[in-house]
Formats: sequence, structure tokens, C-alpha cells
Amino acid sequence: MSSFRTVLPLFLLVLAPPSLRAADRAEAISAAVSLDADRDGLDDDLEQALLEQFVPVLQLSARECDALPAEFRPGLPQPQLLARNGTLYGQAFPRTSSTISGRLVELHYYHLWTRDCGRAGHSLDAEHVSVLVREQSTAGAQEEWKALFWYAAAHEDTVCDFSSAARAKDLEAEERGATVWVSRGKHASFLSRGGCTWGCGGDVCEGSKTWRASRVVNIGEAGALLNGSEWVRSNRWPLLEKLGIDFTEELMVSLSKRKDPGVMTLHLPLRTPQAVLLAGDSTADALAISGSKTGSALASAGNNTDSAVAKSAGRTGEAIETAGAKTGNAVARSTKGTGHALRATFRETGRFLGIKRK
Ligand SMILES: [Ca+2]
Ligand SMILES: [Ca+2]
Repeated sequence: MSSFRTVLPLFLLVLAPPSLRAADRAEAISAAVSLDADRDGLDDDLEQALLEQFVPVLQLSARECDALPAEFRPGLPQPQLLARNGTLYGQAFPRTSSTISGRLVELHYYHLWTRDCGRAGHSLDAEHVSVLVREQSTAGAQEEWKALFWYAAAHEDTVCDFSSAARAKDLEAEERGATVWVSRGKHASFLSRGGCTWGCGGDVCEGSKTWRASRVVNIGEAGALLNGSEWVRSNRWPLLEKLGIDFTEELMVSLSKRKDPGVMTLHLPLRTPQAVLLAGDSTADALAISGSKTGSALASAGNNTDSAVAKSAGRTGEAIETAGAKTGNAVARSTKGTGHALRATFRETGRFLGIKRK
């Protein structure tokens, strides 16, 4: 392969039309032999090899309403379904760190859906998991890469954010993909089944079926998309903003120093509103079964909450504060409307919430 790469540019130089300026000829030749079509400084063959090595194993709900992650028709500015065939889309780009030595690459895996069919569902749903991998520097050995950290996005940048991260060795996923639980209908991603019970209580990961994707399509980078993935830029979903880094220096340090081998949840300051929302959802579900008017009131509160959350998507700071305030108002309104029945249910969940607030 390497000799082919050396000879090919010379061959193309001979074939390039003499009418072209020297600079144009050089550029044309460079494009023809480019191994870095997404211009991120990383060999695209290596990107694909790493994406295939670390592809995560998804645990999907047996009652998943949207079947499988979808493949979208290439070359279109808007996402259009080609098939619900479990295709995963990938991204790989080089990273540097002031605290972690060696050659680093961050990999993202996007599982894209035609719809979110959970509470306050909507068309199109973009979710992802990522991993930071490092080249092993063993002299004379064949190129080898190992995962350091995994990250799973769950309701990112909303008041219900319960994204998580873990060291790869703690997940037994240093040389291969981690197991990731995907909640039914909402498609939030979790590095443990237990984590699925949070995220505002709307996630369910029971009755999972294992899905091993046979195909990972590299979407390239924001400034140079690959394989016809122009629909990444569509404003119909917040996919473009997910192409940025997940492993900040701060997160790398936290994970490196962590003594607890379990999964680390992020955005802990938001736990209290999550607890309230979780109680609200649990209450709504319970009362919906009873068919009481309280159930309707809570369903309304749930819609208001989701609306507030949706408005906060893509922004953290002020937007989350706004969402939190609206969520609080929605829960407060539902509490007022449901009276004694709701308060009684909150008392029943009190012990559970007490545990979660530790
Ligand atoms: Ca590249
Ligand atoms: Ca890339």
C-alpha cells in the first residue's frame, strides 16, 4: 500500500493536463490521492479501521417503536430515510491532551432514527456514543490502539441531561466496542442498564435485544462531510453540534483520577430538577393507569416540561435555567391541580428521591 501511495502521485503528475497552472496541477493531484478527504489531519483509512474496531454493541428495546437506526439517502441536504437497517454513522478526529500522552483519536458513533416516539415525540432523532482511543507505543509492534474512556449521551444539554462516562478498562471495552443501552423510543444512550432509570424518568431499557452494526459510515468533519452526509447540516435535527469534542481536558482528568470503577454521571448540579421530574413522570404513569383527572393534569405538565426541555436543547447556561424554571412551573401547576393525590404520591417516592440526592 505504501509503495502504491508513493508511485501514484508521480503517475498523476504525468497525466495532468499541461494547460493547468502548476498550483492547480498540484492541487488536482493532491485531491486525487488524498487519504484525508475530511481534512482533519488523520488518514481516512485509519479512521475507518478504528471506527470498525471500536463499534459499540447496542442493547435496543425488544419493543423499540422505530425498529433500528436508520440509513439516510446520501447527497441530500435534508435527511430522507433509505432503510431502517441498523447502520451506524461514525466520525474520527485527532486529539491532543496536556495530561495524557501519546497519539489520541476521538471516535463518535451516531445512531440516527426517523422518529423519537417517546413522550413528546418528534420526527428525526440523533443520538451518539463516543470513545477516546490511544495508539500503543510498543517499539517494533504492529500498530495497536486501545480505548481509554467512553462517553454516552443522554438528553444532552437539556434539564434531563444524564450523559455518562467511564474508563474503558472498567467496562472491559479497551480493545473493542462497549455495550450501550439505548432507551426505548427516546434513544438516549447509557453505559449501564441502571443508568437508564434516570434522565427525567422517561427512559426504559428493559427487554433489550443485542444489535451489532455491520456497517459504519464515516460522515467526515463539519467542514468536510464525507459519503454524501450533507444532511448532517440540516436544521431539522441538532446533529451538526454533536460533531464537537466530548472528552474535554477536565473530563479526561476526572476519569483518570477516578477511584470508583463505576460509570460516572455528568451534569450532577441538575440532579435535583431531574428528581422532581422523575417523580412527576412516575406519578403521571401511575395515575394514568387509574384513569383519573390527575393523570391528565400531569400529562399536561409533562408536555410543558418537554417543551421547556426542547427549548433548552443545544444550549446549556441560560437556556437550561429557563427550561428549569419552566419545568418547575409546570410541575408546580400540576401539583396544584392534582392536590392531595399528587402529594401522596410524592410522599411515596420520597424515600427513593432521598437516596438519589446523596
Ligand atoms: Ca481524515
Ligand atoms: Ca475525520
